[in-house]
Amino acid sequence: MNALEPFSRPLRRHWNPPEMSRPPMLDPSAPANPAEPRYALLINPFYPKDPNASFGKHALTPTLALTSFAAATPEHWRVRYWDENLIDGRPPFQPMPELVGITVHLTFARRAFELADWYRRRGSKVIMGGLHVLSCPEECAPHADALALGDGVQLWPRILADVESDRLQRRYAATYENDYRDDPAPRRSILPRKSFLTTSSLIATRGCHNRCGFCYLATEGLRMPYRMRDPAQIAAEFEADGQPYGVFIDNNLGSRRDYLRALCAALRPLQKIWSAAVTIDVTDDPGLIRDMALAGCTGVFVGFESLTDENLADAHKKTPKTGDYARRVRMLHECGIQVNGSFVLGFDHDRKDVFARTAAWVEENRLECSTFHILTPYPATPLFRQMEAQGRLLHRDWSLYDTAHAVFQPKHMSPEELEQGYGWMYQRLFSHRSIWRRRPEDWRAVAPYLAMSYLYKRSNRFWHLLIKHDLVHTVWRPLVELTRIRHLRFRQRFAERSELKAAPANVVAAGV
Ligand code: B12
Ligand code: SF4
Repeated sequence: MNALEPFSRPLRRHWNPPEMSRPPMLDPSAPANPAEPRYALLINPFYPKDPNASFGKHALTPTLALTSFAAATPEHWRVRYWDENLIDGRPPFQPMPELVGITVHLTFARRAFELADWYRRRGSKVIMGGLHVLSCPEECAPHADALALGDGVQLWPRILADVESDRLQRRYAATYENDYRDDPAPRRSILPRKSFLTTSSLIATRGCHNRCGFCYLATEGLRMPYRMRDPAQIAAEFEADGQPYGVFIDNNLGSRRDYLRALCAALRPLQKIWSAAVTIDVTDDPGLIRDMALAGCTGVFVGFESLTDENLADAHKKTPKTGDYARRVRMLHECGIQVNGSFVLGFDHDRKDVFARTAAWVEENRLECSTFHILTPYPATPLFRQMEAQGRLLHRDWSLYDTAHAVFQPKHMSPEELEQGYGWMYQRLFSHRSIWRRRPEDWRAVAPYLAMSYLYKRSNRFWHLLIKHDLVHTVWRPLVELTRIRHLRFRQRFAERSELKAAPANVVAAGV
């Protein structure tokens, strides 16, 4: 592959309907309707979708930010969930909620502030929480009646009680150091089930054994020790939600191997399928990935971040050498686990050949899916402080801190070249040629892989339609069910093979 191919011709323009790039208008003349006491509206604000990537990922599974603390709401409060990314128009205001809870990330902070100002002008009280509130509280404070810094599950009931007694404070703070097993299960009953491929977003652990300098876990003031819930609790939640497929949204489900092994033992009897984010060192223990496969794991999201060891050392990521990544990917594939590789572009040792080199590696190692991110210094992280000290930040327009834009001066290329290379990566990996090259070696898995790849990666018009008309779940459910059935067959063969391997030689020879 020509190392400079990404720069040889302009990128194709992507189809991007207004609903995926702009939030709905908030009518400035809308009246302040009568407020319903003890009614809380919880909002996940709109963010613009990157048309380079699949629109599908936004309807895959819901964030747990709102459902997690909604579970701690006392019974005499009514709670409604509103996700602006499901493109159902303006958030509800008839009746006016007494309280509006908004989760804030840096990329959609501006929209969160717009919503907050709009509701407050009409008499609702607004509470803001989430990552951006923790990293930039001063910026959020003027738009909220109260800020929730840290764990919402502990804070939400306190906030509601203070609203009831008219003693709302400006700030509430909680750490993440409580016993995670005491948390209630997320309140999934408030989710619009038809709008997501699966409502089973699961979380079993918090934190990560790493603290990479670019990760939000390294945010100043955020203490998040690795905390785990009981495997039986997780299995019961998964069972209760009635979905065939679950997505673990844990930062790193593989941080504690003994825990992951116990979780797999609890999940195996469910006969369901799931995927999770893990670091590649999970393959240090071949028995563990075998257990994952037998418990229903069909895919892992792996933060490889970079194929250059120096970049990983700069980021303080404890990880095996990149030269060993290919072997480890093969180990996962042999267990029937698909690999979605996540790569960060624009590190200080990345030169212009990084795009073509990474794409070639992804194809050579047949990664079924890949996700690319432009290196982004999140406020209050070590990377942000470093870029700031070096005078390399280009601006502080947080809406562009979405990992699809270059917001800093890279070392060995221009910001425009970094963005061009990023766009090229998606164009390349979503091409017919690349999809075909990465097909699984097992012929039985090729047809489903192609179907999923085309539906996921090359169908943004279709996704838009499904999201708009609340058809995501209805259309995907049969495909997901088919995948589950295929997986159960695979699992049967895999279990027999593994048991055969584990058996003493004389038993194998006897054909038992
Ligand atoms: C699910 C998820 C998604 C989903 C849904 C996102 C959505 N907003 O709807 C999808 C796949 C679509 C997605 C997309 C992206 N995501 Co995302 N995503 C996540 C993930 C894996 C889980 C979020 C979650 O449910 N967390 C669990 C909840 C319980 O934790 P929490 O949000 O912190 O909420 C707690 C408290 O903060 C507080 N709280 C939160 N809100 C509120 C509100 C109130 C009122 C109160 C009282 C309390 C409160 O209470 C909660 C319980 O303690 C996180 C990583 C992670 N594990 O957290 C990344 C993460 C949030 N995503 C991230 C990014 C960068 C993106 C993308 C920009 C990446 C990309 N290029 O595609 C896109 C675009 C989205 C965007 N612009 O924000 C970053 C954000 C970094 C930052 N500093 O803002 C994270 C942290 C991943 C990472 N390691 O970098 N994402
Ligand atoms: S390994 Fe992943 S989740 Fe853990 S600190 Fe690094 S980037 Fe964050």
